Amino acid sequence: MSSPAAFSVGEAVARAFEDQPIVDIHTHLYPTQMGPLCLMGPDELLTYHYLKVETCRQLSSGTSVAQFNALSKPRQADVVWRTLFAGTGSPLSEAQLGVVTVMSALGLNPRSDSLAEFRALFSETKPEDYVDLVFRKSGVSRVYMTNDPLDDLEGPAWIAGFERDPRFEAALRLDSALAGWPAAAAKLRALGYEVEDDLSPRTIEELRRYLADWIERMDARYLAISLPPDFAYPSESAVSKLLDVAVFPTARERGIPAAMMVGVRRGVNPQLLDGGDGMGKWDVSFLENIAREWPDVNFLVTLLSRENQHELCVAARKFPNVTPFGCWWFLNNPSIIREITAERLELLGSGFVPQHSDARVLDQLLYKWTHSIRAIAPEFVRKYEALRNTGWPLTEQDIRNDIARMFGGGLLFEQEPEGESD
Ligand code: RAT
Ligand code: ZN
Repeated sequence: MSSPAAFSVGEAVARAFEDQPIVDIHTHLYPTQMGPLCLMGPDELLTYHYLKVETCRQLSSGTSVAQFNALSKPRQADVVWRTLFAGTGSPLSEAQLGVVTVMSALGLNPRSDSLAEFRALFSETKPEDYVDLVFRKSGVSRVYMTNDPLDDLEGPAWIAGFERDPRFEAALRLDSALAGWPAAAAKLRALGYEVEDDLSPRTIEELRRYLADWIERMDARYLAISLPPDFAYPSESAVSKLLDVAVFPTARERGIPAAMMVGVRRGVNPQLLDGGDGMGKWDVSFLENIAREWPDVNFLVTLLSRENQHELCVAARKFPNVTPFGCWWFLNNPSIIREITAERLELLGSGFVPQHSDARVLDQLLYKWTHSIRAIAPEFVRKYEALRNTGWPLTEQDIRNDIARMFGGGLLFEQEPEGESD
């Protein structure tokens, strides 16, 4: 490692990223042991909802979105391929570039007329070997899943039990349990929780039992919920109350973070199915209310609107229990990542988690991280150069330490559980 005066900051940052195993704190990935929840390979990659939406904007005349939706997955993948990659325009969008990066990483020709070569490679590789290959090539060492016991596929998998690949950590996702209460009451009852339709003391007690049981069963490392832009706290809405009486107290007791993902408007265009969600700007004063009310809960916060990002940084300055994370979903584009990363570094120093992948298909780890780091690294270089120019005797180890802390998953658990600090 070079002495303080001599080394190139650009090279040191590049080396630090190359050497740092990435811990991806929010994905929708699952191990092969979870059967059909584990998505990988060309047909899944090409039918990612980001790509289906882009395809539906330019379906050939005569093909409707409904007809596209009715096709089998491999046929949809073929249409996506023909439309976005073997069609007239170049694959320039972030999601389209992503497929090209994945194919190049796998040694495939991205200008091929069909998916045949990719399908052959995938079908010739054992699933476990494919998982190993993607983890190795992407530099990712661990991913956090999005786990929902009320999901028809997922709940039974946990109940039956399986030997967990240790690279996959659990995060208990609460959208389906809490959104639109009492929508989930019947499902909870079917799992043995005697909730009632109203928010009676019994319901709250049973919901807390549900959380405690499933945190235990999954070894869930944090709780998470996504919320619409009109979510208000405190308020008379069931979800605001349930967060207060069940979720936040549980996070505090267990000493695990609560992730708040705010700004999604579900089903803006229902015809697009899983691609039909939109977004909106949140009133960040509600986050301030939450953080003030629950000072001993660590909130991991990601907001979907670009317009909210500066306010989120300011809220995080005021409340040490707020840790911004990731450039979520519609923000996961290089131009916006650059802007958000610079803003966060300037307002929060190293106290945030710069990115998560949100990967739904394992193969996406091969592009989401390389693309993000390509956008993030120059912002880090600029900051370290500025730091050195102010007279700070910067060392390469300083850079490695920061990158390890911010990309190695450590920030998630820096806050100690209630009662355990000195
Ligand atoms: O990014 C996505 O794939 C979205 O569909 C959502 O899953 C979002 O990330 C979420 O976690 O709700
Ligand atoms: Zn997600």
